[in-house]
Amino acid sequence: MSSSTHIATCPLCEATCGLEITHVNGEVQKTRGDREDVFSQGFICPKGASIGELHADPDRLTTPLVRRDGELVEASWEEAFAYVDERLTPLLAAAEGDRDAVGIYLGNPNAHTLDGLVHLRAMIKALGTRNVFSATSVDQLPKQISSALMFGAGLSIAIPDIDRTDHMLILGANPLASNGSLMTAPNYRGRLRAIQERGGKVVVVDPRRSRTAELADEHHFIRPGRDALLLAGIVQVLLAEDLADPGELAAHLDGFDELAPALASFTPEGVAASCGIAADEIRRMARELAAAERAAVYARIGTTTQEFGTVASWLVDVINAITGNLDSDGGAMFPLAAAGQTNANGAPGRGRGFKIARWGSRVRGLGEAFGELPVAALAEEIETEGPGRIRAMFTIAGNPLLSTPNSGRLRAAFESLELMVSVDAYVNETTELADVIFPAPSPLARPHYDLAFYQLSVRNIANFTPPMVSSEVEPEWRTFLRLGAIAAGQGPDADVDGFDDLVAFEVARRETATPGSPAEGMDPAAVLAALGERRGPERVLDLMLRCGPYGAGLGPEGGRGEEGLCLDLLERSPHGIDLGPLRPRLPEMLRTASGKVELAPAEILADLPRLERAAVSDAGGMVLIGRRHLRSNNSWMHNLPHLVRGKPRCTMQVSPADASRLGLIDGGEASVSSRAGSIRIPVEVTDSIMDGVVSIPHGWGHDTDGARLEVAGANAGVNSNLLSDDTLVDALSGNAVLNGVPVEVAPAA
Ligand SMILES: Nc1nc2c(c(=O)[nH]1)N[C@H]1C(S)=C(S)[C@@H](COP(=O)(O)OP(=O)(O)OC[C@H]3O[C@@H](n4cnc5c(=O)[nH]c(N)nc54)[C@H](O)[C@@H]3O)O[C@H]1N2
Ligand SMILES: Nc1nc2c(c(=O)[nH]1)N[C@H]1C(S)=C(S)[C@@H](COP(=O)(O)OP(=O)(O)OC[C@H]3O[C@@H](n4cnc5c(=O)[nH]c(N)nc54)[C@H](O)[C@@H]3O)O[C@H]1N2
Ligand code: SF4
Ligand SMILES: [Mo]
Repeated sequence: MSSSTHIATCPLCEATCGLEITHVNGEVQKTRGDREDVFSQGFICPKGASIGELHADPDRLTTPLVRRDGELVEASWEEAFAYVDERLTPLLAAAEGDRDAVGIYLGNPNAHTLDGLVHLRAMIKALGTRNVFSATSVDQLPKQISSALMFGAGLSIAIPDIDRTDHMLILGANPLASNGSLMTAPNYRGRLRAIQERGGKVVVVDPRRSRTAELADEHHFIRPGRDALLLAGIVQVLLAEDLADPGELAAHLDGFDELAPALASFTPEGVAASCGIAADEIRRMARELAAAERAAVYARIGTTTQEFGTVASWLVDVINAITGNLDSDGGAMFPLAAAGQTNANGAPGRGRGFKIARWGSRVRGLGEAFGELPVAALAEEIETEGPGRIRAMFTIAGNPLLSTPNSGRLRAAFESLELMVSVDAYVNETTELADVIFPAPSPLARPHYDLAFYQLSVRNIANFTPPMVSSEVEPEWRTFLRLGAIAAGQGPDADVDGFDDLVAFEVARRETATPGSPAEGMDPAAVLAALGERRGPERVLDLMLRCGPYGAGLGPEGGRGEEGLCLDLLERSPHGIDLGPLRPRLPEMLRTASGKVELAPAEILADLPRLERAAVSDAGGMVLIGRRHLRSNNSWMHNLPHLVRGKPRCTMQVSPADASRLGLIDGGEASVSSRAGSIRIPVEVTDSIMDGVVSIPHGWGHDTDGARLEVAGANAGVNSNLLSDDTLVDALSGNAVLNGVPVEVAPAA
């Protein structure tokens, strides 16, 4: 039998690497980096190389499962949808119009699939609940909120122009393990090295000497949760020493004069003790940022999943702006993706802006953002009686019982649900509690285009992957639409293709009402007719590409002809199309009401007194942070033998000084407890972590009774989110505090 080669974009993380997959009839023989990929040029990591193992994983679900007599057993698709209808329809009827009785949790992989990004919304709308939760609020929500307040939209995130910068300050990110986040770029090591090779400097701030910190020119330990203090100190220096110089950017800034009075009290001397970084070091960091021709500050999950996530995220862009590096080559810039770039929609330069917390969660009043509630509130919304209580849950591509805070409490809450419906690739530690599980196709059996991550990319790129093999499983978009139809009371056999037409029609309709779109003024039906035979998310993608900033348009007249983008062209370009380096986009990309960058949003300034108190309060005690390993992917790839080989990685890292003080020995066992729970875990003594801090990776704890994960079960580890505390949130966003959780550590008895 002869082998064939399939070129794909890896959908497993944000880096979007090109893969060259050699297979015989769909059986993967070898996967390597695609050297001709316009973006990754052959770079690949162990996860991408394991995509064949994922495709062939015998534990990966290929048929629906339904619960009968307490057991999850295989069922046909028809039976599974009928089962949902039989259970959900009476539940909704009993709730008497209270649509909030059904909650939804959306997991991370939804951001990596076209189905999750294009068709899932229709299902959520059909459910009509306000109880929508997602991994966003254990992740980047604070950055989205600060960006929305400053630039007018939640995906208007300023991305470091890593390939042209001379100075990069990185806080709370370890791209050498994570391959980057909110900054799509394959091969970080190469890109960071290139900064150094052109004479620039890389500075890392992290309570751990991470792999990225090891590569950097300079590394500062920081007390977890204190990045906002450090950054405020840097801004204070820039302003007090007259080093702030926005240059031409000044014309687009609002609120510059409010910064100095608001931040005056955050002197380096005032914040140093709380951060654990000396005042003269903070001064030097500020001066070097100001002196660099082109500099970018980049902060990620260590700075968002913490007590001051939103303030820290804001300060990052304040520094980028007042040093003149925002929207400027080698600074922090705004991508212009080929499709779906939300800040390129509608009239340019001005918009409705963003409103924080338009409503609150029922029990604790945690604020909504972008139509979702913080997942730290999920357990109490299931437990607490009264109207609006969640009685049934849908989980879509998520594992909240490992991924979200106080998972012990959340598990008990999930066990009390009347109905649970999941769409997932596995019976994992969450879906094991479901009444119905619908499988998802293998990543090699679905089309792929990174609709979300190209909006956050360090170059403008478009790359489409057709399926390598036909799917043994219904496409997820069809599952979403059928579930939506059941929720809308239309029964299990609704006309999915008709709903798909409606989804596409709605996108077309919006396009016809968009000034400057090639579809402007057209009849939406004519727009759809111009798209031909495609269906599902691919049709919508084609429409977005055609009407996007590099688009071919919809026909010979409106069209931009041969060079313009459309899905046909991307299909003929398996290695992708490079649309060039980032270009300045101010003020066109702004959607604030003022048409300016809001440097001093009132909501954020109002949170500064809380930060001031943190500068003087000395928490003492040990705190917990997380970490990622190159071979992990949150909770869900520990079932692949290649990725769990070697030394056990779910250990608690502790410094030598703390270990001897606490009586812990390397290789021994520690007992760790917090307000939320306690665990036992192997100890790893290492000088790579600062005193007063312990680090435990998340996504482990595969030893539950019902999960069907043979390899992961044999490498179970422990769930660090048994310790994280659902009562600790960033005040502005409600995002969970997963870094800087107070813990007590002792040798295990
Ligand atoms: N303590 C601590 N907790 C954390 C973090 C941390 O740093 N520290 N990080 C947080 C972050 S950043 C995130 S994003 C979350 C992740 O949290 P979640 O999104 O809840 O969890 P994942 O582990 O990503 O689980 C994804 C699930 O989707 C399934 N899946 C994979 N591909 C597909 C697909 O194509 N379709 C469907 N339907 N299912 C699929 C997998 O089998 C898996 O069950 O965890 C958060 N939790
Ligand atoms: N291999 C692998 N890659 C992944 C994932 C994975 O699980 N494994 N998950 C993906 C997902 S969903 C995401 S969101 C991204 C996340 O990508 P990154 O943001 O790069 O995440 P981490 O690698 O966890 O790095 C976070 C760093 O923050 C540090 N830190 C913890 N607390 C603090 C603090 O208070 N202040 C500061 N300054 N630093 C702190 C930690 O020590 C750690 O080194 O990674 C993605 N890529
Ligand atoms: S870095 Fe991310 S995108 Fe690249 S091969 Fe690894 S998992 Fe895939
Ligand atoms: Mo994430």
